[in-house]
Amino acid sequence: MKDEVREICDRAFEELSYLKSLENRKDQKNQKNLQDLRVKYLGKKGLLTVLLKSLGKLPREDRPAAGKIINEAKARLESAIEDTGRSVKALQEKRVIESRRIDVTLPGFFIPQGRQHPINQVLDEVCEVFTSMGFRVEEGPEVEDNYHNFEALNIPNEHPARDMQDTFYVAGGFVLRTHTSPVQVRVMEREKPPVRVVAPGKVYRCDSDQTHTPMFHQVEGLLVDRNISMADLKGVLEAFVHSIFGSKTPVRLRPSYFPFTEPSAEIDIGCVICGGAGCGVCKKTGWIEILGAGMVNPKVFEFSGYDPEEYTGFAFGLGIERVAMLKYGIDDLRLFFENDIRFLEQF
Ligand code: FA5
Repeated sequence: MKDEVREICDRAFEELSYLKSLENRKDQKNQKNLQDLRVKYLGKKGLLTVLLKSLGKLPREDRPAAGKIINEAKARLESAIEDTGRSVKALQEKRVIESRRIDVTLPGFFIPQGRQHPINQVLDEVCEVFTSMGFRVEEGPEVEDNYHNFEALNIPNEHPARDMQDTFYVAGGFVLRTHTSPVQVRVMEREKPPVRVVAPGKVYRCDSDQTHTPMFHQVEGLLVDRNISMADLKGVLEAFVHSIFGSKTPVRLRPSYFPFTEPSAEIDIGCVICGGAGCGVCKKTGWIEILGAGMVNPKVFEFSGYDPEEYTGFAFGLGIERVAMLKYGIDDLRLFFENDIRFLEQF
């Protein structure tokens, strides 16, 4: 019996030491193999268990000693299997930790950062100046009907003023709006005076050269109330110019013509490129036109149902690209629309 127990134990420890030798080979099945080994020797039908059950066949006086030998062998094997199991588990955990280790000294990843297009930056800045003066932001459709783009602004069919803005026509009596002025009409149709709105947005004209593009942005302004005069218009626009281009920038109103305003003016600012001395951008005049404006024509009020005897108002429309060109000293407007990242990254 003693010899049989020793033989079984030797085999079990041999198998155990073989399993231990596999530890370093990243064998994920080690735990399973250990379990199999436990069943083979210590399980219900395991070799040592079966031996223990066969004690009854021994003479009564030999049984206690034989039982002690078998139980000691079982206990030794059990604790050796447990030790091996612990070290296998610890090794596996160590491997997991090492495979997930983060080297905090490695250089980081470069994540390119997007930014707002310069035209939108200027558009927002311009709107902010006007909202700080109490104007509200309004929007209107880019595909506009003839009535709002022309007729209600006192530009009837065949009127020569339609040639002032080369129009993209859309089927069904629609146009791509040539200016943001139709938003004036839409606001007046909806609301009673007083109104104080700015309307930023895209406009379209069949036009392309260094200072003109087929799509560009305008900001329309409209203020209607009792007793509004040209002096109010001048005050608001001067405040706007000074806040965008600096408080020392000279401003002048030059008589002009728009069918929807009477009187009308174009607003020039002292050339910010040459300081008024005369350069290529201001065509040697020292002045640059940035917007059109005027007192709302009483005929436009009549179209919208406002009483021109009771109310007066002013309106203006400025080109955002023109403002951006001057603000950033850019001499070709088309650069804003080429989407060259080297150009856009500078803003
Ligand atoms: C108008 O569009 C009028 N609706 C402005 C207005 C509103 C006057 C309210 C009176 C009362 P004008 O066609 O001049 O006006 O255009 C206004 C501004 O848009 C110009 O000063 C210029 O800065 C800009 N602009 C005109 N055409 C282009 C173009 N093709 N590309 C870029 N900017 C342009």
